[in-house]
Amino acid sequence: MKKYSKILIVAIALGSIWIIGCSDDGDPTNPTNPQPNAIIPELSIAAATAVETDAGGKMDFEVTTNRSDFSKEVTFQYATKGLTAEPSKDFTTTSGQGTIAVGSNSFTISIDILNDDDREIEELLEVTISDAKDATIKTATNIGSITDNDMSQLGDEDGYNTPTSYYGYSQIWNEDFDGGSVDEERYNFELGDGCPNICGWGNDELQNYTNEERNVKLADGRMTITATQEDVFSFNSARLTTKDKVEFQYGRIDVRAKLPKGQGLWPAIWMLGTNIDEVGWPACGEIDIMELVGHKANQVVGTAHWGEPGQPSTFRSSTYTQSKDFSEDFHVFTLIWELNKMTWYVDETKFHTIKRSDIDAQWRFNQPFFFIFNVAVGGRYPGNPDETTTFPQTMDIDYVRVFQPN
Ligand SMILES: [Ca+2]
Ligand SMILES: [Ca+2]
Ligand SMILES: [Ca+2]
Repeated sequence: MKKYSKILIVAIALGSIWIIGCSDDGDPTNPTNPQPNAIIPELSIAAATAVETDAGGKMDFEVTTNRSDFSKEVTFQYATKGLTAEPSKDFTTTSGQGTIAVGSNSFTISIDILNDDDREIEELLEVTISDAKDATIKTATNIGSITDNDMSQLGDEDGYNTPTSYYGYSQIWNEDFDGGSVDEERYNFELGDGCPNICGWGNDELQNYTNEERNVKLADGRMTITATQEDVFSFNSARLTTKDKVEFQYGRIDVRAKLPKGQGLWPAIWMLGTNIDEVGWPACGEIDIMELVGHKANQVVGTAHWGEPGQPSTFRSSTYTQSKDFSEDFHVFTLIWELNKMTWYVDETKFHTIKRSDIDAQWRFNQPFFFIFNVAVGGRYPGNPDETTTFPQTMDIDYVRVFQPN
């Protein structure tokens, strides 16, 4: 046994020397193909951006090799695909063959961007490369983003409006508030002043929530939440959730609403993680699609909250300011909620983005959430109403629509 072992070890050692010696004759960076002059480059396609212009525009995707010392011309095929950008409306469908000559290291795929008159959020297409000859493909697909140039205020006479469908998306939920009363198949009323659990709903708020028609009603295709003053420091209002009834993960959410104003008013259209009962707040995550404090009636805030159970939340927010108060006409508050990323818009103008890489392990937003619609009165965030505040104050919600990418 001992003799055989020694022979085997010597054989292995000799073999190793032979392999090392042999590879010295070929390409040291390409040990799987040790032939001289057979350097195989790697191809990658980079992301691209373009701006829609009245004359159209161009979007250039660069395909590059990882090295330029190859000795045989490289070819590959490429093709476009619309994601949320619509072929023939937003860009021209394009395909063909790319060639990278010896001595070069890149090829530009140029896509025609088309003009339209629609006000839009950024639209996405992708380009994929395939069938590479004398090259391998490292990054086969990348995304192009078109920034819109149509900033005119569209919509109805009562304010901004958005389409009922988008290219590349399917509508998964629509609430037009067309019924005669709140649909309790979809909504829960949260009642009272928060006591005995968290009196003042955690922010020392003053309102008592009811399900009475004077505080929440459906009429003319809208849901109206009304904050009323009952006594000097007594206010009623309403708060509805879709917990255990309408819960979903990811999508484009459009909420069209007109908001109250005045010191002490605090309307909100927001979401909580469906695991709130298991992990508590803020570990469940909170997404505030829209909040407004009534003494700054021309500003809305978009925020994401997260953190450890029972601790104060960590959050990131941005403010969108316009010249007119949000009580004057309807606006559409949009959240684009994706894996590891969320983006907020007012009337399709972007004002806030947060990515998982911004906050790393604390990301709580890759799980289902439910909606909350309420108008709070007083408390730590807006401060309490004063002699300038008039009641009743209303939040009118025209629709809530959820779309998911196809
Ligand atoms: Ca377009
Ligand atoms: Ca456009
Ligand atoms: Ca409606």
